[in-house]
Amino acid sequence: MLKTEILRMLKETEGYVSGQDICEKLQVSRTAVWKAIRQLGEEGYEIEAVRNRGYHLKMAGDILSYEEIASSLETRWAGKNLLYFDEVDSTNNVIKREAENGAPHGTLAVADYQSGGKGRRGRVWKSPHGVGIWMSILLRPELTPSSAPMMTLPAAMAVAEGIRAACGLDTKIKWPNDVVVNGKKVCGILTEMSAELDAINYIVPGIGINVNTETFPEDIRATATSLYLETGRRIRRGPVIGAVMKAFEEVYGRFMETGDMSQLMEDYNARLANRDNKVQVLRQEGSYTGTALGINDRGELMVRREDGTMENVLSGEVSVRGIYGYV
Ligand code: BTX
Repeated sequence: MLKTEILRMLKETEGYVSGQDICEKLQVSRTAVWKAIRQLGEEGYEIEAVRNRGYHLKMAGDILSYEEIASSLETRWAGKNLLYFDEVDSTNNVIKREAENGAPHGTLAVADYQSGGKGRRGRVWKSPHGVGIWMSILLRPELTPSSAPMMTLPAAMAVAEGIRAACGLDTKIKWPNDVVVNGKKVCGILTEMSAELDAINYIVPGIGINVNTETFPEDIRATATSLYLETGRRIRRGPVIGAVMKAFEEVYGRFMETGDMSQLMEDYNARLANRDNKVQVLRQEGSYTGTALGINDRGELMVRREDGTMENVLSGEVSVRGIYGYV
């Protein structure tokens, strides 16, 4: 799309981009360029036009749009097929529908607002307008169905790495599916899948990142945070999406080389918030406490019980609570 390409050129250039250059590079008329620039202006981009010099993108606010996301992606396959919605029930539902209709591996759905954001086990994920990244990606890996829940782990690593790259903030991972800062949740991940007995049809990791949220509702105020609250700066969502997708391609590639966490385990454990913490493992058959040591190559949390015996905790099977607070 023309607007995406123009936006990309403007973002890549510090100074001015001449109208002539845009016309030549994108093989379009001056009028088409001028129209696209005007539309970008209407969407909220501040673009300066100077006679004989060209166009210059002044600081853009935090706008989320198809063009903003597409022009921030530097990936080979993640998000190449991109869907953007101002409002949707849940981006996981969108991707599941797309998957049933044959959409390709890497299809990415992003929404500015979710009216029915989902957490795990029927819980609600609050997804207000204009302040978060609510997105889901379609994966079609050749893996056995039992490996699918593990995909949450590379997704969490990509979020942590993407946040570091885009805004310089160090985060930790609360096994298996939260990214946390100072013990509070900045991101949650819900992985859904469709499988036959012996093969995966598709996997959908859904990622929710609180970006510019200023205040949270009472019920989650003590456990939730946002990139804005942690950095004190407004963060543009487009570049964060771009950085997370770039990191995701990289970790996904390493994951798929072995089909498990063996190559990622060390990096994951370095970011593990629960590491060496006392945890309570909540199971239907009865809960127990122990110390979390790290994950193994199957992505299971290794817990040493108080009597010294080791347990490997499967994600999806149990909840792990920190004994001292949320982590
Ligand atoms: P979870 O079940 O681990 O966490 C849900 C719990 O987190 C809620 O019960 C509530 O206590 C708390 N919570 C709700 N909203 C927020 C929030 N915005 N920030 C921090 N804490 C919150 C986590 O489930 C999985 C969330 C995945 C969300 C993504 S968004 C894109 C995709 N679409 C979709 O419907 N879900 C995923």
